[in-house]
Amino acid sequence: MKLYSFYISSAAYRVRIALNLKGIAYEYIPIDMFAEEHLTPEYHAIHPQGLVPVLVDGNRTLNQTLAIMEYLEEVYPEPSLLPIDPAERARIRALALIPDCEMHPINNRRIREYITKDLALSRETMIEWIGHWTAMGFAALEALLSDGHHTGVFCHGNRPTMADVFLVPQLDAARRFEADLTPYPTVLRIEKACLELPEFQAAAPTNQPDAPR
Ligand SMILES: N[C@@H](CCC(=O)N[C@@H](CS)C(=O)NCC(=O)O)C(=O)O
Repeated sequence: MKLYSFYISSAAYRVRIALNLKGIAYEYIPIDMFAEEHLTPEYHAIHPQGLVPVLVDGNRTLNQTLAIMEYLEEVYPEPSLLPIDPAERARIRALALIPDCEMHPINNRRIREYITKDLALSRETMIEWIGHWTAMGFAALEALLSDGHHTGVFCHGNRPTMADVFLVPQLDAARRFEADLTPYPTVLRIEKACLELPEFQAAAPTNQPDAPR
C-alpha cells in the first residue's frame, strides 16, 4: 500500500493509526502542504479534491478517511476496529463522525485561509472561530463518552476502535490552535490510553519521515 500523507495532517494521522492497528505495512509518500503540493495538477490527478490523505491499495485509489476506514475494515477485517453488534457499531460511527464531519471540516486549512485571506479577518478571529467549534465538538464527545456505559479504557470498551482513530488526531489539531482541553477529562483519559499504544505512537505527526527534525 501507499499512503499520500503529510505529517501534520490530522486526516492522514487517522489512516496511519488504522493501518498500524491492522498491522498493514505501507509506503509513505509525503505531500508537503506548506509548499502547496496538494494543490498541484499532479496531486489533483490522484485526488480531485486536493485533500490529504490518499490510500493506494494495488490498483485501487481511495480517498475520504471514513470511506478508507470502512474499506480497510471490509478487506482487512482482523483485527477489527468495529464490534459485531449493529447498535455498538452505530455508537462508534457516531463518535467518529463528530471529528470527521462536525469539527475537522469547519476548521480545515481552506476554511482558515478563507477567513484570513478572502474575508481579511485577523488570525485572532480565526483562532476564535476554531476554538468555538472545537469546544462544541469536544463538549459533545465528553458528554457521550462520560455518559456511555460502553466507554471503557478506550471510546468503546477495552480495545481501540474507529472512534479512537478519529479522536486522537483531532486533539492534536486542537492543541495546534491553542484550544483549552481541560473541560474534557474523559476525552483526555482516553487519549492517554491510546498514546500508550505503539500503533498510535508510530502514527504521531512527530514520528513521520517528513516531520521537521
Ligand atoms: N473529509 C476528508 C478531509 C481531508 C482533509 O481535509 N485533509 C486536510 C488535511 S488534514 C487537507 O487536505 N486540507 C487541505 C485544504 O483544506 O485545502 C477526509 O476525511 O479525508
